[in-house]
Amino acid sequence: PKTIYLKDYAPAPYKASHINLVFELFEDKTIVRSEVLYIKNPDGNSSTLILNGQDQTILSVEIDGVAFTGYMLADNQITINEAGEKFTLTITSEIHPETNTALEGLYKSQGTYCTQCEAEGFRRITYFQDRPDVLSIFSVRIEADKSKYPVLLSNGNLVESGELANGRHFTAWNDPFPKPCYLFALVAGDLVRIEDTFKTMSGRNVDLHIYVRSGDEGQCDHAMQSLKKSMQWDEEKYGREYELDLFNIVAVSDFNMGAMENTSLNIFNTKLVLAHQETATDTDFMSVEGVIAHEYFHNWTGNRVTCRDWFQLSLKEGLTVFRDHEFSADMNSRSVQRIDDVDHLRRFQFSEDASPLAHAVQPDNFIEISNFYTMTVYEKGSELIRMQQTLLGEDTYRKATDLYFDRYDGHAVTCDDFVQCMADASGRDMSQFFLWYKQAGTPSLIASSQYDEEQKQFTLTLKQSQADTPGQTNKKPLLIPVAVGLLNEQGIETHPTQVLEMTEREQSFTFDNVKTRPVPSILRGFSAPVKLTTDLSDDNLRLLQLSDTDGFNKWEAGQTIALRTIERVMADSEVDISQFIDDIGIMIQQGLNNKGDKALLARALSLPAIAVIAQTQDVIDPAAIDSARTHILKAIKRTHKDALLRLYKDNLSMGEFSISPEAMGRRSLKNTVLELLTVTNGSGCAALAKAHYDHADNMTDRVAALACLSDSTQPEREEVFTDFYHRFKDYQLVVDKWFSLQAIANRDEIFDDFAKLRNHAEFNIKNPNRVRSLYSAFAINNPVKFHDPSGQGYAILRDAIIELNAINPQIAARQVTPFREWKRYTPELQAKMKDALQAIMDSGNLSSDVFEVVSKSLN
Ligand code: B3K
Ligand code: ZN
Repeated sequence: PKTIYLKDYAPAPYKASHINLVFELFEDKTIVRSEVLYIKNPDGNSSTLILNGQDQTILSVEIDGVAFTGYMLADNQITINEAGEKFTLTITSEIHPETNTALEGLYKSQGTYCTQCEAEGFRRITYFQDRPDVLSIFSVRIEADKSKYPVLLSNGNLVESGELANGRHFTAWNDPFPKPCYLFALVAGDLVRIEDTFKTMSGRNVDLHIYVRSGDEGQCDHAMQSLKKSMQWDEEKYGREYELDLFNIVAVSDFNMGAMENTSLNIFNTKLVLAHQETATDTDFMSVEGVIAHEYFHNWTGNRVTCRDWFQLSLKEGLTVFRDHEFSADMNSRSVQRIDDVDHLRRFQFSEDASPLAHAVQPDNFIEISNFYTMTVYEKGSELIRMQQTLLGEDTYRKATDLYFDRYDGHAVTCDDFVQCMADASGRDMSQFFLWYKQAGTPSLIASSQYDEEQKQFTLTLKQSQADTPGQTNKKPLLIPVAVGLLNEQGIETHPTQVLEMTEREQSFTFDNVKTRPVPSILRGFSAPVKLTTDLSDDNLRLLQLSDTDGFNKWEAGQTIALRTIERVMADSEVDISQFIDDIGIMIQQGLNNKGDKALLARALSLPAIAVIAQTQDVIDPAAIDSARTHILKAIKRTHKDALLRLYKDNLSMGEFSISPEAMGRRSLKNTVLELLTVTNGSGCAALAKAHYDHADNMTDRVAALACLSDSTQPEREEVFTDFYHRFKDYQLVVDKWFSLQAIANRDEIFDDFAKLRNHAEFNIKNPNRVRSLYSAFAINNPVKFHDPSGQGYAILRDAIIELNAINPQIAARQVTPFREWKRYTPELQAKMKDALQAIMDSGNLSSDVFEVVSKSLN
């Protein structure tokens, strides 16, 4: 496999301003005819036209209507030397969507044809310059059997439709805005649609259609409402209006990722469209809202302004994630959103940055671009945009994004171009900031404080450091915005938030007029994606936990105390933790007095997950972390059982179902308390969880009950899981949950259970959701059994990766993730993880996707 470098970027030799595509869909093949007008690119430096193509049989090639044979075909490329200034190239080829299990290009999902072209899937449809800086106006004609495929869709506007011989029909589409081919989409199937409209800020009506399989139409309302809210939010917050008259969303069951932002024809994983109280959890509702928004927001950040090359992926992804996070914060609770986003970042991005696969937000090389749709490009990329907004202030940030859209609408640009707009709109030099895009790794920040009683001055000293990552050493100091406020000993804020701009390796900041020794609240709102260590005492943290005005840091203070407590228990299981347990009691009491936000209380009562704790360890031993964590949870239950039961009962009855932040907060609190009450897995726990299940009128509560029963060996476990399966067996997404909730069981039976689940009639290795529901749930959410000292957990994942490699390389490569941090585990586990990686490496015929992640992991 070949490595591609950012430094080798060269403009495309030819422009392709128009492409006409004709698709003839048949059960055993699809014929694709593409007609492209090529004009030599004045900015290019070659007259060799190179067209990418894969898994296609060429039927004919013509130049200006005359058969042409003067091309070379090798290495998945057509090469035409000295191709001329301007000509029309027509290529007809045959492809096989009906046997395409990679789910890239054109493929079939449960009888529906659909496409996934990002990043390099278009080359599986026709020969083309498959690169994002080639923008074309697409005209598309689709022909298919009318009874099997009554719905035929592509991007843009429907310009024609009609009947053909032999029970066939056609539609023709035109997308008036030039776009890169990764945004092309086609759908053909027997689908139903729900309809709505949105009136834009300039008064135009946009038709909104969501297409699903018949029977699913009752689960689309939340997605539709989310779409309308997104359209409105983008007008209000970014001044961005939708330009076409139609916006389609199609939901399919087989999809490698969450969704895809194809112009005016978004294609979604059903998991991120369908939502109903009986089949979707609150987390699902939130994900649907967030991802519908994300894909819609791409219309401006991604489609109207697109990427010059794939090294710029974060230009659209980081920015769009930031936009969807802010949208969700505006629609729901800002503090809860921030806590959940940071928790996610720490769990998955920090671990990536600490692994052999650490890479910059703007990477400088890759083998397989599909492997770079990462937490770093997405989530850390979003943090980079957030920091720029923090540094510029909201108004100037908005001026900068306006400038960005004005300057680059219709262009394919770079991350550097985006940051330059920030610089131009603010008059600031952003060159040091740009290092965040170039340097991999999570910076660490150490804060120490000094108080001068006489001068009434408080000094905060910050030290930053950057660990080496693969290919990067001796990193430079970053520009880090550190939001800080000061509280006095009574917990009253004396100095409101101010953003300190750290530019050196070590820097001191002095606050004047500080009457008594303060408690600093540092990195409010998680103003930079760093690992912060402070010299704050537990008492200082306790004060912040009770009194900080910053919702994020209030939670963070509690988590830091919890982490310290877990560390102490790991060092000595007999250590006195009564202070911590008493503090939990105070919080439970606040809940009983109905003080404060329930969603925040639920999060405050939750100990950090094993994966988050692991990030703070020099050597990771999941079983040791789990036993310390469980020891504390059991002490909480033992000490506060009665109060917890009261808190549980206080929040049990809900009235009519709602997904308001208050209602979700209440469910979240009740279910967190249930988890604490059932931590000992005895017969009382099982009875309580079963009662919870029997009571439930929604999926959030049902899943909470099942999660509490998962580790149990009591008879209720079997009863509830069986009932759940029979009740929901017709809902694929709920059956996914049934697989996951068993895969996360931390009990000895798991390995036998896993084999049964793997052989279950409903398991299908070709369906990515099902693969994730079983394998990812096990390897990511069952750390104790995945890392079982016997190595059985590793063997399960190893075999799945080898099997998936031949079926769906993208999904196979994703499954390698839990192995990549192997060097951080105990020597015994390390050796077994390494063996598993080596066995994959030696299994032969590796796709470039799997080869890249496994070979880099082993390095
Ligand atoms: N842009 C797509 C991701 C495509 C993944 C290709 N392997 C979804 C998104 O980020 O919106
Ligand atoms: Zn995206």
